[in-house]
Amino acid sequence: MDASLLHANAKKMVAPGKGLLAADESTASCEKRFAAVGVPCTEETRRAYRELIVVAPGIEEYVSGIIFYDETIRQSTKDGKRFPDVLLEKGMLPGIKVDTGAKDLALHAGEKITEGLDGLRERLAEYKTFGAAFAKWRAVITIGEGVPSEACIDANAEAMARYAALCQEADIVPIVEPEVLIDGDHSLEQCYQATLAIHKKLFEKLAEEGVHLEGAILKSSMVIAGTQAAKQSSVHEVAEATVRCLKENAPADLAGIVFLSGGQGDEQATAHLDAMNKTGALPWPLTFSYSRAIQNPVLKIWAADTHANTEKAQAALLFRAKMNSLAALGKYASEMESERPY
Ligand code: 5MM
Repeated sequence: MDASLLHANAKKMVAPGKGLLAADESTASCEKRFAAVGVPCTEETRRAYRELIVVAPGIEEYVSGIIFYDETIRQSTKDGKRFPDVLLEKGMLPGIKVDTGAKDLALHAGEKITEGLDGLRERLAEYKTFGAAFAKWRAVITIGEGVPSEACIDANAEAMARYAALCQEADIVPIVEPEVLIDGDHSLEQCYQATLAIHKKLFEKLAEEGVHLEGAILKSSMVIAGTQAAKQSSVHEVAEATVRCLKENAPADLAGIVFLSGGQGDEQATAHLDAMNKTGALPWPLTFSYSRAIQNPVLKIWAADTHANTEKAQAALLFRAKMNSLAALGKYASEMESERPY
């Protein structure tokens, strides 16, 4: 393990004013997203859409790295340049989602366990040859009657820690992503407790596995009431509760914390990140690793005319990336949205 390389890459991923773009939708997720905007989902349409993102001029100003899916990291621009090479030339880092998805947790109805440890050492070695500098593994935690269970928390934390150790052995920065789902009618306090529980167990397991935190990134969901909750959370409540929750368990030597958007509105996700970064000095950089909250307008514009709308879609991508970059610095204001090009 080259600790200094891991540290340097992790630092680069969360450099001031920069964040990550999650473009690691599996083919099944792509099918759903493309169907929603009326675009056929083929290997070529997925490639063309991802090319638009990867080559967007100026994206490197706001985005330090892009997370790819197995198919995507192997794809190239129409001129034949591999996507990871395009990023590397622009000074960005290619990343790769390496889990193989969340499956039903046996004997625990409604709960999931993320799989993908089998053959992971070999897969990481191959991804390294494509230039992967970091990887991502997402665990799914549901809030409900009697859940998350201890078994679910324990099994997912254990898998994430084993994945993180394998990544570091391969000199790949691990992003550990326990996503507490926003779906449901749970309160902000219930989300706080579930997030606290998975983070606590995760950091215990990472320590047990000997994972070097200066070369690792936590990708967290925000502490927020469920979408069906009678009382919705304010921006201030989300920022305050999320930062408080992170301070409880996330060690100061962790390289950084990035957030998923998890189904929040595009501007809402930006406002939450900004409010967190306005709460004062924090032990770690807090930035974005959004998929939907950045890509929603991009996909919609591109889908309206996949031949003619590339530049318009890229302008939307740059705008959302810039807003989130400002939020990562605590310098965003909702009035800035009036300048959006879509
Ligand atoms: C892109 O979505 C990722 C999961 O994809 P699959 O379900 O297709 O495997 C997901 O891990 C994503 O990277 C993060 O959750 C962030 O996405 P959002 O849309 O929540 O910001």
